[in-house]
Amino acid sequence: MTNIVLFGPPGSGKGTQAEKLVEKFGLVHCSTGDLFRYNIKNETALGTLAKSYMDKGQLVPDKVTNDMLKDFVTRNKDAKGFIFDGYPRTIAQAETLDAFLVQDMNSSIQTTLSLLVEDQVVIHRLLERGKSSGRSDDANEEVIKERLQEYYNKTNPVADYYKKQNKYVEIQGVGTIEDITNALSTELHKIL
Ligand code: B4P
Repeated sequence: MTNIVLFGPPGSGKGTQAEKLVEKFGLVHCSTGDLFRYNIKNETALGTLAKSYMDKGQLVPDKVTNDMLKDFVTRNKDAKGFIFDGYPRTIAQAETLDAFLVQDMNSSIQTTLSLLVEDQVVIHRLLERGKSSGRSDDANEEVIKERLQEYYNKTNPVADYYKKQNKYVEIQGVGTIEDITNALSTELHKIL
């Protein structure tokens, strides 16, 4: 199995790039944000709980997120590998993912590809998307700033977690979508 973490602040293009890469490399896209939005749309109990955090720009609690993630991976256990998009977002999630992959999937994370984009650019992108997406977490600057705050407090330390394992590569996340896909693909070719 080849497992990649796509990392970066909200709006850095993780979801956009993951879609391109799964098509190109035949991996399964695992987006916790998409899984939460699917549950919200279908009005499940998990969706109601997730919405109460996402609407405020906060992270959904680790236990809920980890259980959902494990369920998704287990259901796709015959996959060639996964692109994890928006997960792990805390050190506890990163530790859970490592342990789960080793113990249950006889596998591991090969690399973390981190998209570098400044705050002002992601705020602009998310406000633009908010005009048409209907996503409550893109709707106003206050919520977007709270998402960035959560990122710096809880998610950014995950970069050091993977740096210590020599599994962390930075990619410039500003430019055309195609150029960024090409830069990510160059890194993926090194490990595939
Ligand atoms: P997510 O759904 O993961 O999404 P995201 O952080 O908003 O964005 P992403 O980086 O994927 O950006 P995108 O490609 O869409 O998270 C939403 C919420 O779910 C979180 O705040 C949290 O509450 C919850 N959640 C999810 N995972 C969780 C976890 N593990 N633990 C706890 N809570 C969790 O791009 C954004 C915009 O930029 C788009 O409009 C796109 O078109 C545009 N764009 C992309 N690339 C561009 C480029 N190169 N140039 C110009 N525009 C670009």
